[in-house]
Amino acid sequence: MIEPISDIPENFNLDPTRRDYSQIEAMIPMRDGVKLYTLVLIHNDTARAIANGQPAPILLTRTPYGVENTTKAGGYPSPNLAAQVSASETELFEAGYIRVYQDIRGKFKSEGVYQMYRPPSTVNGIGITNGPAVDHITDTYDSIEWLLANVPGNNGRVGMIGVSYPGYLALIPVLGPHPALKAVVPVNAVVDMWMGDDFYHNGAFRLSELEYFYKQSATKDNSTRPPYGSYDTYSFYLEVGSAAAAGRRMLGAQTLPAWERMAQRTRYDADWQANALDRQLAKLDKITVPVLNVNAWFDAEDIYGPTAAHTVLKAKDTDGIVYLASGPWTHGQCMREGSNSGEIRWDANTSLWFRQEVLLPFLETHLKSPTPANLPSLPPVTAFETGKNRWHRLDHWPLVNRTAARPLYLQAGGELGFATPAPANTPQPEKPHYTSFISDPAKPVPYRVRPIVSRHRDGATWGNWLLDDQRPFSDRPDVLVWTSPILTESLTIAGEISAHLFAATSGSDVDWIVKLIDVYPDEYGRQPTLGGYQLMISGEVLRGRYRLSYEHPQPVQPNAVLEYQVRMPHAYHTFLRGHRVMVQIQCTWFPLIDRNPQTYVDNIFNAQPDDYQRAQQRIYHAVGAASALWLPVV
Ligand code: PG9
Repeated sequence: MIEPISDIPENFNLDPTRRDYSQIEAMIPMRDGVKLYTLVLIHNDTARAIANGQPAPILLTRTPYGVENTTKAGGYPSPNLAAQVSASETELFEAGYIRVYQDIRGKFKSEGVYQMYRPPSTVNGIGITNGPAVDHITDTYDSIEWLLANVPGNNGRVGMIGVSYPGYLALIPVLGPHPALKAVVPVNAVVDMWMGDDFYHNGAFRLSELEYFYKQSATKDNSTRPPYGSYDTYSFYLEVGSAAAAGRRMLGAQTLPAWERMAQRTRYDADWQANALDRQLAKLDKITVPVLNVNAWFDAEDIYGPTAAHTVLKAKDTDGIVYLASGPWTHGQCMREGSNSGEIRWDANTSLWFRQEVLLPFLETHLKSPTPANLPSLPPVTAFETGKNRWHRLDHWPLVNRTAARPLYLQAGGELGFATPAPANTPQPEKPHYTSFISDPAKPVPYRVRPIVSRHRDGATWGNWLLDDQRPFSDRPDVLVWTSPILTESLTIAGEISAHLFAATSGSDVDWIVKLIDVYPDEYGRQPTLGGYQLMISGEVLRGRYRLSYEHPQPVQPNAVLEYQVRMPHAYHTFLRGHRVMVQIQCTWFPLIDRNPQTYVDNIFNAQPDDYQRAQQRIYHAVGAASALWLPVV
């Protein structure tokens, strides 16, 4: 039987002559021979400028999420670049940048071995770009070398930009930069995945990250999605029990090395510390590459990294080339539409303003040659004040250091105020010294209103959850609530927030979750649906076993009144007159974080069903045991 000639051509592609851009696809060889898939896109307008003697800068993005997923945001094929990429990408093409996107080692179309969050090589050491080992520092160095030699019309200056993991990949080369690397823009970068980015927050494991491991490391092209078998992930995680049990249910007889590493490294060990980018950056003598570090006040994924990195970057900024921008955004939202986040409106497209007034001037200043005229000079810090909804150009951040913070005391009867507790010798009406509740791991407090769907499900609103109304939780008996009187004048905070709790538990381990909340007036004419809204301004968890040491966990002494310091995310927020300040405290935040069994076990990942015990929790508000939130009041 002779087969007919196939009706499907060998190679069928869009007619390149119809494109308004040109592209180069290359497998760039790294020094160890591994080749990385790299896509270069040059808009025809930029090509014409190059042809007229104006070479163009390169702007590189290295990604673990697929070049194809980064450059096809529009979804539908088109000969026009602007119809395929996102609006923020189009702005970069229109500004004349040669855009380069690269799959990192071991992912999508690149060769090599993938290791999630591959740390800088200890063999090479910090700042060394020509050592015997390979890592993201050397891969970036080799890629830049190749691009300079093979991308026509480039001006010899390279920038890097990326959001989240790609933000980590844009920041890490600062440890050993290629001389042509003249600007990096880490947006919502992952910096320390134990302290507060993605995987752990102050030692409490982010159970919902199991689905990230599944998607990111089960296949090379991220083509899988976590098979929960339950629309409401709250049900799935409660039914399976511990994190390890959830992994076994999700993965079956298989395993994922990255997940296994996570299960074994629950305390802040040397590897976690070595992986923390702020700690790596602290080893440099000084920062030699201009950095625009971008932070988002409502970042559900990497709310710790940018401000942690800024502290170190600024300390090493002997040449005044480090900048911070903080906006009212969710994760990566500065590169999308920014007029509102969740239900909250910002009275302007804050993302577009940032890209036009901060991002582009930063890139133009450091990547264009000669530097374009009339560029605005960037202040060291550009920050959006939520509440009053206005931008500020500042010379430092935080505006108010932790040492100057003011204690907002939790008081008896659910009251909240700056008045210091009466001295011990002052006669006062008998007031209870603590407020208590029962924390039951069998009925954990949901971190958002159920059903809590997978963040990878189409239409999921995972990114907005920090802006959810907190009212549904304030009525629960296992959520303690303190509320200030209605403010007669506004209250502005600008810096890091921390909770200093005096607390006791009948168990031998405990998680404390603290939320600082802005309570809207019962009637809010500007946006009636926000009447009585409880907007979380800062929220965080501390796993009690790390009370004294993140590296060496220890059981909590049952029923002892102990001090807990809960480091909470930074904020720049004004509680307007007519609003109230609220604090909520609880011991479960499910299934955002795994349940603390409330009895001490060596590794909570492996807690057994019988380990999970109810516990009576007490928050003290008495002289000598005055729990408070320390606020950076302006
Ligand atoms: N912050 C995202 C992430 C990184 C690592 C683990 C889990 C999530 C990201 O968007 O890269």
